[in-house]
Amino acid sequence: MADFDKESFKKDVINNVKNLFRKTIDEATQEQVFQAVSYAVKDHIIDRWIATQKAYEEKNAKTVYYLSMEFLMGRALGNNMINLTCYEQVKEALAELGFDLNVIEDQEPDAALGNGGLGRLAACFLDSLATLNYPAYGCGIRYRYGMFKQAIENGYQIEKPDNWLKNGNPFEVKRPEYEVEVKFGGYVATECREGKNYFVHKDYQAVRAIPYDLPIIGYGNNVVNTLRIWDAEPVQEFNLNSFDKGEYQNAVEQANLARNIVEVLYPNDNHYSGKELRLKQQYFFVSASVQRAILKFKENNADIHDLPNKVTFQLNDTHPTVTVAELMRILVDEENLEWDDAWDITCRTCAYTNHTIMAEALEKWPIDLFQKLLPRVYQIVDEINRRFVLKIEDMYPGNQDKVRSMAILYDGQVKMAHLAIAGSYSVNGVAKLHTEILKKRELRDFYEMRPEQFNNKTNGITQRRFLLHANPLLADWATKKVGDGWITDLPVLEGLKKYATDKKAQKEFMDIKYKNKVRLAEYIKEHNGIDVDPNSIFDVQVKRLHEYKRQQLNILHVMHLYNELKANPDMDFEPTTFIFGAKAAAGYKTAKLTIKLINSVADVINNDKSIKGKIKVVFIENYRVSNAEIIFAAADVSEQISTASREASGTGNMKFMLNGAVTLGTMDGANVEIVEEVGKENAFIFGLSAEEVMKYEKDGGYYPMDIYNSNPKVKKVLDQLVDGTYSNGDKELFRDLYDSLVMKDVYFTLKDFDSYADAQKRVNKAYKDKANWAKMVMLNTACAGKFSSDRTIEEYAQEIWKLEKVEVTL
Ligand code: 26Q
Repeated sequence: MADFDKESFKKDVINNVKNLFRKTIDEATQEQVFQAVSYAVKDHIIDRWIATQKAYEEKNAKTVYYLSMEFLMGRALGNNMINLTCYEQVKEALAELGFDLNVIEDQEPDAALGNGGLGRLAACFLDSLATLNYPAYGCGIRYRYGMFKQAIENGYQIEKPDNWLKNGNPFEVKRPEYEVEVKFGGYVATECREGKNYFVHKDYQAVRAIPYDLPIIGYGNNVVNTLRIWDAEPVQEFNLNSFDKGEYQNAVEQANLARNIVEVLYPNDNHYSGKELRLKQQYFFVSASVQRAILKFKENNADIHDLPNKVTFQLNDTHPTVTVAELMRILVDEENLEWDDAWDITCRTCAYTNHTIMAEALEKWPIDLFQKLLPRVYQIVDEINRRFVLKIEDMYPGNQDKVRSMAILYDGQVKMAHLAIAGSYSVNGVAKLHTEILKKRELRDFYEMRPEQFNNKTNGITQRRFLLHANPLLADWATKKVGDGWITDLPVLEGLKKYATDKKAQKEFMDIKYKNKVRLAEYIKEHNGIDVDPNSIFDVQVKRLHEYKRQQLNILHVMHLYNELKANPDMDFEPTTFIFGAKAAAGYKTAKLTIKLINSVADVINNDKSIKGKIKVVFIENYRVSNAEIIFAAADVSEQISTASREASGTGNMKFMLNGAVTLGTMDGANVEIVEEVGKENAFIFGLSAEEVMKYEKDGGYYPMDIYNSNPKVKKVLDQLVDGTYSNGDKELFRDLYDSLVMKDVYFTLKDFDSYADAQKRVNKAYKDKANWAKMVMLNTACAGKFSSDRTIEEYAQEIWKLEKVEVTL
C-alpha cells in the first residue's frame, strides 16, 4: 500500500493504546493491542470509504442491495489488511513493537452473523463486489448474539452464547442520522381525502431502526463498500409517571419489542421454524433497508419510475421476501402510485436466489400470524395473490392444480417462495444441477409460466480470504510460479498445471501441505488434547450437521474400517485422521446425537493401542470461519458426501479444492462442476446420482432392511450402534439412529455405503503413489479458477443487476 508509513503506523498504535486504555504499549494486553491496531487500520479505511461513496453519488450509479438475514463475516482485521494490501507492512511494524500479528488477529471474535453456506456466500459476495468496483450495500441485522459457540462436554454439544460485541467492534460506525421507524401490529383504517381512499395504519407498535455500517474493502482498488446492519431501539424510553395505564402498557411492550427483535440469530440451517419473532426480524430489517434505499434514491433522482434503473434488491433466499410487499406499500401508500404502476416497478427491482430444495426449509407463514403482525403488508400480499391467481387462471383455464401449486396464499399459509417468484424479474439457483432440478421439479410450474425468469449462478468463494489469508505458504508459492494476478483473477492459477508433473514443484507443494498439516495438528493438540500425525491422510468433513449431508455415512464407515483393522491388524492401510467439525441446530435431536456418536467413536478408537494409531478421529469443537481457514489449508481429502440432489451447491467443496485437496463426493451440487473442471480422474466420486435418488423417491423409497439383511459389513456397524460398543454398554443411547437407518433411511446412507467404502479404498490406495497424489492435488488448485466468487459476481452484475463499475481515486 503506497500511503502506508511504518513509523507513523507504529505511533498510531501506541497512541491508540493510550487513548483507548490509558496504558503504555508495554502494559497493554494482546486484546488491547488488537483494538489499537484495528483503529490504526481503520484510519486507512476511512478516506477511501468517503471517496467511494462520493464517487458513487457523482455517477448516480446503479446499486445492488444484497438483503440477507445472514452475513457470516468471520474476522475483519486480517481481511481488511489483506485487501488494503498492507498486511506485510503491518506485520513488520508490529514485530518491531514486539507483537506477533497472528496472536493479535486471534484476539478478534468472529462476526458469526450466519449459520453456514448461505451466510458465508453473502460475505464472499460483498468481498467480490468491492473488489470488482461495483456499488453495493449488504443489508442485515446487528444481532447482539451471533451463531452460538459450541462446547463439547462428555461428547455432547453444549451451546454457549456468542457475545461478540462485548469489547466493542472497532470497525463499525453507528449512523444515528439514518434511523427509520418500523411498525408492527395494530390495524388498518381507510380514510377518504379529496375523493381518494388512503390506508392509515393505527394503534401499532413501533421500533426505531438504527444502522451500523461496516466497511467492505475491495482488493487494492480504493473501493470501500458498506455492510449496513440494523440495531433496534425503543421509540420512547418510558417514564413511569407520564403515562395513563394503556399508554404505559404500550410503552413497555414497544421497549420489549426493540430489545427482543435483534437479540439473537436463529441457529437453524436449512430448516424453517415458524416463530413469530423470526418474522419480526425479517420485516424489521427489510422495512428499514427498503425505506432507506428509497430515501437515498430520491435524493439523487426525480422520478420514482427510474427506481429499477438505479436499484436492485437481491433477496438471499426467501428470508427477506417481504421486500416485495414492503416496496409495494411504499410505492402505493407513500408515493401514491397506482397499483399496476407500482407492481411494474417492484417486479423490475426485486430478484430472488433460491438456496435449497429441501422441503423442510421452505418458508410458509400461517396467515393469521402474518396478518396480525403486518396488517397493511398482509392486505398487499392478499391483493398480489388475487391478481396472480387471476393470471394463473387466465393461462390455464379451469386448472385448479396450477392454482394449488402456485398461489401465494393457500391452505391458510403465506408461501414466501411463491411471493418471491411472483414479485421478481430473476429467479436463480446456485449450481447447474440445482437450477435444473428447480426448473424440472420443485418450481416446474413457475418455470413453465415464465422460463426467461430462471437462470443459474454457480456459487463461488473469495480467494482473498480462503487462499491469500488462510494459506500464506501456498499463496506465496503460487505467486512465485504464476505471478500474483490470481488474487483478482483466479483462473490465472491454470498456469500451475504445467508444474503438476514437475518433481521439484511437487515436492514444494507437498512440503507446504505438510507444514499446514503441522499447523492444524498443533491447533488440535491445543484445543482437543489429541495427538495426530501430520504424515497421516487428513480426511476432513466440516460443515453444518444435517442428515442430508450424511456425517452418519462417514462415521459408520470409520466404524467399519476399525472393524477391518481389528480383524486384520496388518492390513495394507495408509494411516488416516478423520476430522469432523459441525454445529447442530440446538433443537435438532438426530444431529446432536450424531455428534455424540462421532465423539464416542473417537474415544474408543483413539484409545485402542491395538490398531497402532492407524486411525484417529477428531471432532473439532466450535467450527467457524476463523478455524476453517486453518482446516482447509491442511486437508488432503474433502468429504462432500450429501445425498445426491440435496445439496444445492456447497461452497466448502470449493475452499478445499483451492487449497489442494481431492474431493471424495457424490455427484451433487457444485461437485458436478468441480469434477467437470478438474477431471474425474482427479476426484473420487461415488453413490447414487441425483436422478436415481429422485426416481427412488418418486416410487416411494427403498427398503433399507434388505441391505441390513444382505450386507454383513453394514449389519455389523449398525448392530454396534445398539450393542454398547461405543456407549459403555448402553444399548439405548444410539437406538434412534439405528432405527431411522434400518427402517427408513430417508437419505440413502445404507444404499450408498458400499460405494462409499470402495471410494475410500481408492483414496487410500491413491495416497501411496506420492507422485500421482501430488499431481492430483496440484491440479485441483490449478483448476479452481471457476469457483472464485469474482466470477459469480460478474455474472450477477452483468446478467441480473446490470451494474457498471465505478473507479475510485484518492
Ligand atoms: C428459515 C426459516 C426460519 C429459520 C431459519 C431458516 C433458515 C436459515 C438458514 C433456512 C435456511 C438457512 C440456510 C440455508 C443454507 O445455508 N443453504 C445453503 O446455501 C449455500 C449457498 O448457496 C449452498 O451452497 C448450500 O448447498 C445450501 O445448503
